[in-house]
Amino acid sequence: MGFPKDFFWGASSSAYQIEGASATDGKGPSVQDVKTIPAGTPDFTVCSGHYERYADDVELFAELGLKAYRFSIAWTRIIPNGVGEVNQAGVDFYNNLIDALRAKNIEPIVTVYHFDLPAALQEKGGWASRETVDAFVEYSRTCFELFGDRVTYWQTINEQNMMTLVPEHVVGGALDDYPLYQANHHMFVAQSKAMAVCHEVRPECRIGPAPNIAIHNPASSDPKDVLAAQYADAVRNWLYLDAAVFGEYNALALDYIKHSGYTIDITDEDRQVMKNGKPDFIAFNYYNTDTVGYVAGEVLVDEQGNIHGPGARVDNPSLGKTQFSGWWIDPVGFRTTLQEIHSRYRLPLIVTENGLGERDELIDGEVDDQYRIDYLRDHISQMEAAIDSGVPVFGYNPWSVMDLISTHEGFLKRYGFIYVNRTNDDELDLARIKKKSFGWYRKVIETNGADLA
Ligand code: BGP
Repeated sequence: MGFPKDFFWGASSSAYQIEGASATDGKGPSVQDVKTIPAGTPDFTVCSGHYERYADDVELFAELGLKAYRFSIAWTRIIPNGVGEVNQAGVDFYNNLIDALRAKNIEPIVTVYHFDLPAALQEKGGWASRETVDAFVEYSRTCFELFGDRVTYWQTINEQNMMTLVPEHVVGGALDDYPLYQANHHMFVAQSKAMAVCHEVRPECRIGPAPNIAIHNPASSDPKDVLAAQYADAVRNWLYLDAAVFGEYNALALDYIKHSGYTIDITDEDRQVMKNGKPDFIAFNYYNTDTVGYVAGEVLVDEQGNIHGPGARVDNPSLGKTQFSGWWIDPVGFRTTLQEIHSRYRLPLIVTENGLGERDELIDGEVDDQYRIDYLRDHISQMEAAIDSGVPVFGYNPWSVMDLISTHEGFLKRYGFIYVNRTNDDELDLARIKKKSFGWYRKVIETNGADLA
């Protein structure tokens, strides 16, 4: 069978990690711009210099043969304070980028919000405040109105689950007393409202959530391990997709939240709103599976010893790890994840991130990233197997189109098909250099996935 005709072979990025120009042309500060930067990594003033170089970059994307490009809009470029006036220079930038992509027949697949909440909203409580819900919905409406004539495919919020599970990424420390699952609930409400607004403003557009989804393997066939893995899936994965697709809380996740001592104020209106906003597809990011087991003292249990939470992470002797981060490499887990999402939700799927971060080296003007080719090939093969088994996947957008700032390690950890000539300490000339994987991926796209060699 193979890949469907018109499959969106793409690549991915996010605004705050690729653009730079973080205070240029009226852009306001986001939480990323004001957070404490990890020692030894750069701030976001330059990144890959894409804001200035977008036109040349799009030429390179076209040479790569991309059919789609998944990127995000920086909220504070459009609305610098999170609410209020629209910044025309920011609108111009995205108009130009979208038009340049369209001129090359590259489908823009746009994330409304990728980890870069306006700092002005964070100061007023961020997602803990219902004001942020209204601000997000208005900002989303603005995006659909401004760009929806040329952008058909939208994602609401990138990796809401990671923002809740590892919140220091986005709220930048100071998490004491942060009402984590109330803030998470506000994101659900905001997302549902934004999906409904999208359908109202632009009936021809398509929109979906973009969580990071990965199946949990039980550490063994011990029923306690299996139960602990089921809770891990509910808390990390299904909570987010049940809310987006069914407009309902996943029962096991809610059980965990309550037993953890969190309270959530869910109003009748919230319930109605969550039922009203429906996605047209599911976008999701996949990097690795995890394996979890029942480890006494590390798993939430009640007085009777009954499990109410995710298992503890344990090693998986069947899998290798990435060199840089020690993340499990699990291409078959990618297939399992695709198939599980399909059997639960029956919506078209698009992969918006998948890839390998490594310490690429530029030697004599070349980057031999065979390890990335091997990683992507194995994942694409398993995605094809999932498609052959009946899963409707309509696109694949590896992270990342070019080197950009990683969430923790700056430019030490690179993911791109295009090398960006700079280090963490020195911006050098930001030259773009095609890696070995560039030529390989171009051939994959040209042959619609038939030639993965
Ligand atoms: C995802 C994020 C991306 C990106 C990627 C790689 O969670 O959506 O923004 O950064 O992970 O992660 P890292 O940069 O930490 O290696």
